[in-house]
Amino acid sequence: MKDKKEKPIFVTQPAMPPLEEFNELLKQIWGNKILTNNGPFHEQFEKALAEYLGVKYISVFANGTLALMTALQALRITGEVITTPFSFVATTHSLWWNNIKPVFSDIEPDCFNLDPDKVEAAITPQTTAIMPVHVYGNPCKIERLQQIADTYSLKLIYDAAHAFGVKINENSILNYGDLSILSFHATKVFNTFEGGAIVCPDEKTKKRIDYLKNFGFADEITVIEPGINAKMNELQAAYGLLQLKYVDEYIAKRKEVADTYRNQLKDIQGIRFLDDIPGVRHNYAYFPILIDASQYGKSRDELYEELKRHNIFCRRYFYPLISQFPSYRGLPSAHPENLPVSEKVAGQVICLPIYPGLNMSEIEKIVNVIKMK
Ligand code: T4K
Repeated sequence: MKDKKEKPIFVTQPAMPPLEEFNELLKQIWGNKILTNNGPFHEQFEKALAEYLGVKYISVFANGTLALMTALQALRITGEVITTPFSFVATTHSLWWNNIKPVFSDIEPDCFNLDPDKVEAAITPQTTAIMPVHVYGNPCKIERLQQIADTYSLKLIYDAAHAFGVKINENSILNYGDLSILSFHATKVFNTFEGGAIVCPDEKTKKRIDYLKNFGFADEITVIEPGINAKMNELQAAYGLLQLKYVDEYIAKRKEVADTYRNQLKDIQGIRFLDDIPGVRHNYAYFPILIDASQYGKSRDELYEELKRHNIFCRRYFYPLISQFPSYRGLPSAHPENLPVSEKVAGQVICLPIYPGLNMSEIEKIVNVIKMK
């Protein structure tokens, strides 16, 4: 039963660097009085990030949603874009804010990412791009998607909000497609309180993105097009620079949590989870499990409520599907018959708490509730 004195366990908790170290950086900001607009920390952070991630060019943003919206502007995307309904709403909202029609396509049951075969079937003369999501940080079928994009001359923009630090055979997942977008929100593997970034392959595109995130200013008196204010400020950038020192440690701790869950849950009937993929450096951003009620004996929602009664606050990411929200459910592609795998996964998924500070006794408590019949 719920013990009122026990500290609640949430689905995540941000990992933060030592405050004393951040104070030193704050002193520099207080000293130079540069708070934003491409300041020294912004510049250092972009350089250090590109190096850490193993990417050529990166432009940091105030948050991931603005980065997504700007990415679509940068490539002048119009018409229809094929995307996944199994994501956070921001993925589709970024299309809507750019006056682009989202076309939902179904996911694969083994990784919950866009199914390339279904993508191909959804292409029309109005399609200009594909926007897949590396959901939970698990890589999409990148080669197949690239092949489709090349065949049909489509742009490929990855929502990589969950995929910080993920690599395939030592190569960053962010190096695939035309652009990749990251989120550094408090709930992510790597946080700058709020924050985000666009990764791009060439200097010219980076320049354009940099203009766009600063009202379109190319210099003091030249505005090249209607940009937005989506810049990352110096506080976020300084904090991000510091976070880079610790992020490998954060990921290693997340891996320990994931390994413990896998070990403890592997023999429970009706519970399925994803395994690591050989050759992939995972970041353990989320720990989703799928509940098959007929085998487990309880539905996903019953387990969710039971966990809540024990002060454990999981999340059903991503239920409801984006295609079920009022703004999108009228679209022909949003019909459940078009999205059977997404509908099924959204009805079974529950994300268990995972973060560097989650200790073994807390994991044991969570597992015990799941094992309780
Ligand atoms: N694309 C994808 C695929 C995304 O997942 C996201 C964001 C985006 C794009 C957009 O990126 P941003 O514009 O956000 O940079 C959260 C986040 O707000 C959102 O960033 C994230 N995806 C989404 C998956 O999750 P909520 O509504 O679940 O967050 P919230 O506030 O309920 O937090 C969950 C738990 O985390 C809380 O119960 C407690 C804990 N928490 C949260 C915050 C904010 C803390 O301990 N400290 C905190 O500061 O949406």
